[in-house]
This record gives sequence, structure tokens and C-alpha cells, in this order.
Amino acid sequence: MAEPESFRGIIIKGVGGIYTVRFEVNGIYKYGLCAARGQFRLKGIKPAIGDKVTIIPSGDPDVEYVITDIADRSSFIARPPVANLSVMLLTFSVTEPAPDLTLLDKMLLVCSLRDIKPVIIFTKSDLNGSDSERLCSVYTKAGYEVLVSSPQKPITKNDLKDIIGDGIAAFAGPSGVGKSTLCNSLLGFDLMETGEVSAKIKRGRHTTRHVELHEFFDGFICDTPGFTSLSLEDQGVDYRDVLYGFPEITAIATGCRFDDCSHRKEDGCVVRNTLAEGLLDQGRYERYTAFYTELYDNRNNYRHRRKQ
Ligand SMILES: Nc1nc2c(ncn2[C@@H]2O[C@H](COP(=O)(O)OP(=O)(O)OP(=O)(O)O)[C@@H](O)[C@H]2O)c(=O)[nH]1
Ligand SMILES: [Mg+2]
Ligand SMILES: [Zn+2]
Repeated sequence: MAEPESFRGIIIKGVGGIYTVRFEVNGIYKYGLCAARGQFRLKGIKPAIGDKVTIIPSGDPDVEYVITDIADRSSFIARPPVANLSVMLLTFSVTEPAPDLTLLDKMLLVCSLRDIKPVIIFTKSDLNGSDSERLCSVYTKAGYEVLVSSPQKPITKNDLKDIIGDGIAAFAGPSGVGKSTLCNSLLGFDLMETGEVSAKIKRGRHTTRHVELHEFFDGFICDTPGFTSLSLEDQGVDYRDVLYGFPEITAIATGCRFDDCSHRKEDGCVVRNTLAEGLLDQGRYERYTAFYTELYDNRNNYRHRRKQ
């Protein structure tokens, strides 16, 4: 029997176990509804938005294809639930709600460990210009790419074109910071042609519930639901990895007297000297030590429990 015709594509949407896959036939994009083979469920694998998949015709006129293979993921984090993310647009408002910098720094750390490029977007700079400048300066000095957005000067497609390239980018951050507002305004040009713009704006005023990839130049962007907390322990972060989320501390730590200096209380610690001289942001340092201490203590609790 001849092998069935197969296509390789990407999952851009999933509703109730039916996935929309974009695939290419003779240089033209096609979109097909797909079911997943039962074998994935048996193996405990759930297809996710962003997954690169192989599909074959199913013979069912309603759901025309079946997903037969899911390629290994370059990254996957539960929040946002998108596979193969290459860029996280970490969106935080400078006020209303006040920025949760602990959450931001945790997400920067997780991005670094998962090889996802972080880009920080501070929104609502119209409501507090001085805080916006201060935050922008702290994170730029730490070595991150930072964009600032307001209704008067929103982020444009060109600001993100090269950053995203042919990758997948997701807006991620707390609820109410303006992720949907930004995502919709970036997609607005395309939507206006199809007359969907008013529907999109309406949805932007409501809490986002579902995730869908939208074509953006050669890549994709997606909006995601807001979230308020992230556990570094659940993300499998080790206390020895915390510095990966603090490149500005890593850069000066090479001068410390002890190779395994934790930069909390050791003698000859260049990091603490730099802090005392006012050349390191106090908040960033405090969050570094808080993450380190929490993960270090949890590790000890875990060992203790295991011994009993
Ligand atoms: N003043 C001001 N308001 C903004 C800005 N960006 C968004 N908003 C408003 O903030 C509110 C929340 O915006 P959304 O885009 O729905 O926020 P979200 O991050 O998508 O929220 P969730 O979907 O719940 O995660 C809306 O009323 C927006 O109009 C901004 O730059 N300045
Ligand atoms: Mg939203
Ligand atoms: Zn040190």
C-alpha cells in the first residue's frame, strides 16, 4: 500500500482537542483542522500551540487531517502554554497595576534557562513618566532590551520585526497591563482589511482566555492570559542557576575572593562592594538574594524530608 500523503506544519490554534495547523503546499499556505492520534494521549503528550507537527489526511470531511508526529520542542513552559517560543515579550505596566518586579525577574531567569529571548515592555508610561524612565534605566543597565509604550507612542510593528524574525513571540505578564491592547494594535493593519478590527478591540477590553498564533512578518505573535505568580521551584530552577537571570551581577562576580561566593555575606565579595558604592540596583540585588535563599533553603528541606 502506498504511504499516505503527509505535510509538515505548525499548530496555530487549538479548541476542544481540534487543532488548526498551517502547512505549505507548493509555496502556498493552507490551514487544516486536525485531530491528534490517540497514541499521544497514551504517552501523556498534549499537542500545544507552536508545536511543529506532521499531518496526514484523515478521510473525515469535518476534521480533514490527523496529527501523526510532534517534533521535539525547543522550549515549553506552562505559562504561557506555547511550544517553541523564541521570544517572550515580558509586559508590565509602570502603574495600574504596579509592576511586580519579583515576577519580572523570575521570568527573566526562566527565559535565560530555556533559551528564550526576553524583551521587556513597560506599558502605561503615560500614567507615570518618571517611574517608566527609572525602570527602563534599571533593566537597560542590567543588559536587557527594553521598550516603553503608551497610547501616545505605542510600540510599532517595526520595533518588533527584527526581534521576532521567523520565530514565535508571546506577550506574557500580569492581568490588566495591556498585552491584548498591544497585540491587537500590532495586528490591526491586517485586521482592518478583513473588517474584524472592532471585534478585536472589544475583546481587548476583556480578560484574555485563549491563545492563538497570529502571523507577523515571517514569524508569529500571540496574546496570552495574564498570571500573577510563578514558582521557580516548579520550573525546576536550581539555586546555582539564579545568576543566569542577573547578567549585571554575573559580570562583576568574577572579582569575588571565593569562586563559589553566593554574594550574600562572604568576605571579599565584589558584588556587595559594588552595591555599597551605589553602582548596582538595590532591588535587583535583593531579588537575587531572595531567589537564591529560597531555592537554597528548599533544597535543604527536600534533603531533610528524604532522610526521614
Ligand atoms: N493609560 C493606559 N492604559 C492602557 C495602556 N495599555 C492598555 N491600557 C488599558 O489597560 C486596560 C487593560 O488592558 P488589556 O490589554 O486588556 O490588558 P491585558 O494585559 O490583556 O489583561 P489580561 O487579558 O487580563 O491579561 C484596558 O482598559 C486598556 O485600555 C497604556 O499604555 N496606557
Ligand atoms: Mg488580555
Ligand atoms: Zn560575591
